[in-house]
Amino acid sequence: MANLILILGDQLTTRLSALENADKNNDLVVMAEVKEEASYTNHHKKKLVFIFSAMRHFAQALTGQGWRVHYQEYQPDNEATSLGQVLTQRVKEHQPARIIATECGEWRLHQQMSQWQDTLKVPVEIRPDTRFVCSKPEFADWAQGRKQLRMEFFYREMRKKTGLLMSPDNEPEGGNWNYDADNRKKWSGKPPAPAPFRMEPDDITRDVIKLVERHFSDHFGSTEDFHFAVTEQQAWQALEHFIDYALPCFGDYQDALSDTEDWLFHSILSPYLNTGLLDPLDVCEAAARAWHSGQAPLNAVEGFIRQIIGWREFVRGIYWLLMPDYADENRLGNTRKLPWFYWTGDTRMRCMHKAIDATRRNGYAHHIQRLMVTGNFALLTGIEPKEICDWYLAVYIDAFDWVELPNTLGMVMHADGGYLGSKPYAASGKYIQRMSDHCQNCHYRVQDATGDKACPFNSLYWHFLDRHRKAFASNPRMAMMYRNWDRQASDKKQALIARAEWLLDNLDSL
Ligand code: FAD
Ligand code: DLZ
Repeated sequence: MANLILILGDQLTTRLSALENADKNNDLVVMAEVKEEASYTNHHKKKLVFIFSAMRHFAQALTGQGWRVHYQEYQPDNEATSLGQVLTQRVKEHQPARIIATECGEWRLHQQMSQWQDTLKVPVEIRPDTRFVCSKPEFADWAQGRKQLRMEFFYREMRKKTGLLMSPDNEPEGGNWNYDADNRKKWSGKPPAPAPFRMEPDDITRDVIKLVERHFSDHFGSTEDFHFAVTEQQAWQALEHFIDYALPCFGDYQDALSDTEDWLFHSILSPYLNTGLLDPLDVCEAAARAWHSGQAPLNAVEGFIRQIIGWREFVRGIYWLLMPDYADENRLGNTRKLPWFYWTGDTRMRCMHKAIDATRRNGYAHHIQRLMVTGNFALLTGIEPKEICDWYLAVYIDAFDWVELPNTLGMVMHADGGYLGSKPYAASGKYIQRMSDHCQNCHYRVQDATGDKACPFNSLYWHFLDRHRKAFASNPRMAMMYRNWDRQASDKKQALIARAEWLLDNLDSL
């Protein structure tokens, strides 16, 4: 008897474990655009276009390779509105021996999938997702017995495991594991940032854009100027574009922010990595080749590879180690609602406006915008973790719970008590001024901390430190910050706290 093989919208590769040893002539691949997956969050319109179009292209490629594929296109009146319902229909029609799937990337769906065997009355085989360098059990072994997890030590293990940027005698190339100290340059327009890779929409993508405009018009963002890759081949072109034009400067300007350039020297590969169009090791090996051939310097290539086999694998390990309780963490006791301007970009804070506006237009903002601008503001103002996590899950084309949640809840909000990061990334306006040219175009004055036009980040920063003294004062990495706070005269401190409290009471008017 044949099997049903389920392929999810973020599992678009023929190397998927669910397809291993499958019988092309008999087994039936099932893919479905369903309301439940399209609506569990307010997905950015470009994310919906990207996922549906990439799914349709992948199904077409499978059919071209001789696979039997059942594909449900999204219609508002689809009888099956969830993946479970699609499978129920297929089981009725085909009476398969088994359903085979690869484990999914999200606790919500994982719970549903673990019940399918009972509800569908058919054996369900869920295979490990082999698209990661570190398996879940391997990560759990590494984490066992450690009170705090540090990415840097995990990353070194992954370097040794993959051999990436390792010398023949198993030492890190160049003598150091990490070249971050070289990667903190401000960008002043030179060298010019390359144009991002563009793929013009074909007929399939144009149809999906119409569908999203018609049926998901209330979702965040815009479909305008959609130019992402939607096939494996196109994603490889995007990778080559990055290596040729952006990788050489990736390291130098990794932490930079710009008032005029949305993409700077970032790779814009996360949507493809997270949906299976690109494999993380292929991407890292391509970057390593660029170093070996002298096309890109070590600080750039090491920094890039660290993001993928370091941070990306690390956050995924933490997610599966700590879910489902992780999602409820709120160790700083935050209660504030998300200001409405996160959805509109309608704020006079220039850096926030620029980051949110890019997010709305592109479904993309680079890491430093996410961490040090919109993230930092949420941290300083004490936004409830669930509110800000929901926002990050909705607004980015690359957002999937396994990667979004630890980044937001752990790295940005420090809501896990420092399990993921040793100190909060709290920063005043000075940091944004140092790394960007936003402040010169801002309504607020970055050099002021009090007064009506003072940069809100400044007093909010001190308020954050002051109100969380108990949590952070004994952290050696924050001792200097507290010394600076304690050194200030008491009337100055009072004025800073008063300004911050006014801001906290009036966030929506900023
Ligand atoms: P580059 O800067 O070119 O980096 C290369 C690759 O490294 C990325 O494509 C990505 O796969 C990986 N990477 C880099 N940083 C991280 C990180 N911190 N965690 C995991 N992978 C990383 N990334 C997502 O893929 N999905 C998310 O939903 C997501 N949510 C985030 C939320 C917050 C609050 C923060 C601070 C970061 C989040 N990130 C997320 C991580 C990072 O910001 C994005 O991966 C990156 O901006 C994607 O753009 P890029 O491909 O141009 O990355
Ligand atoms: C993100 C997404 C969307 C928008 N739509 C679908 C869909 O219609 N069908 C599908 O199989 N997958 C979709 N996905 C991806 C899933 O939500 C994803 O597999 C889970 O979030 C687990 O990572």
